[in-house]
Amino acid sequence: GVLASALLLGACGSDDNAGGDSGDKIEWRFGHLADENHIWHQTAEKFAELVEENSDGQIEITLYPNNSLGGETDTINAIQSGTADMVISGETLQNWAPNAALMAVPYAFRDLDHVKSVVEGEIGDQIQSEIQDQAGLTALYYHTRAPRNLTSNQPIESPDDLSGFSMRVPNVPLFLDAWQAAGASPQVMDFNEVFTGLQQGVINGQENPVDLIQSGGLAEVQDYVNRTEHVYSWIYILVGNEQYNELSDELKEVVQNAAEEAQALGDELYESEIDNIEQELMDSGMEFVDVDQDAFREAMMPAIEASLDDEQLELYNQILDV
Ligand code: 2Q2
Repeated sequence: GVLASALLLGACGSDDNAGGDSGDKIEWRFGHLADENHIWHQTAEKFAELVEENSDGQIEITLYPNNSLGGETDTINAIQSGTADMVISGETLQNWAPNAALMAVPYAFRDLDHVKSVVEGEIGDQIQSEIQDQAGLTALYYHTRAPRNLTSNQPIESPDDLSGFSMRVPNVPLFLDAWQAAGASPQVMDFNEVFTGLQQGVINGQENPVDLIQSGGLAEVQDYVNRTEHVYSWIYILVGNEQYNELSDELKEVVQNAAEEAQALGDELYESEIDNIEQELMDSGMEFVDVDQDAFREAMMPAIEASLDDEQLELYNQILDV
């Protein structure tokens, strides 16, 4: 039974049991970049609670919001070396699994229905298994994401307004290429450094969905949300392969069942919360600006095609046809 296998695991006290040093309990450290009020954190709390409850306390998951366990890339490296166990990540994984870039190709996805049909179809399965093989992370559930918009302190209605505009992008080479081609001066920073970078004028802007604009408190340091809507995407909740494979079949099932419930809760929270956030950002003083999206798409397209290799381009074309 579950207790016996947990004790057995405890008895051999596998020393690569990430984070957990007491034999009979598995302790996972789960880091992510959103704040405690964010949909991702609320869903992750439910996931952790279900896993702990249904494993009779054999697996304890501690959450570290606001990048308090380190930035996204550092957390991925920590999971691979066994000092962390779970992370929320997506296109940044292209640094290990190149085809993860396809999760967030600018202007590839028409809307969230298109995203859902890809992530739940064979392209999504392929990306998920390449992340498992090449990044060493197993996806447990995912969140669909509101579109990414460019924030700034001057209205930006077309790429012509981007000259001299320094902005932060996440550690996603494809984003660096796309925004460079659009005429901006992008640089990679961890999300938890963005607020200070904007406050000190090191950068003039950044791009993110409204929920992370809110989570990062960016209304205090940015006046405009320019509706570029340049990326519709999804993001995975992932655990290290080793950490997951260490579990007995019974505990794997507990984790999978909790993931299914978390998936449903995350979808529910998205539906109920995302539309309010735009109004909340306006109430905090941000002005939403309509932009010439075709001009941004045309400006980015050459960089997208240059940045993707043949296999990625093949997948990109398959996505366009879904
Ligand atoms: O801007 C960010 O850091 C976040 O929106 C995400 O983490 C980003 O989309 C990617 O790094 C996801 O892998």
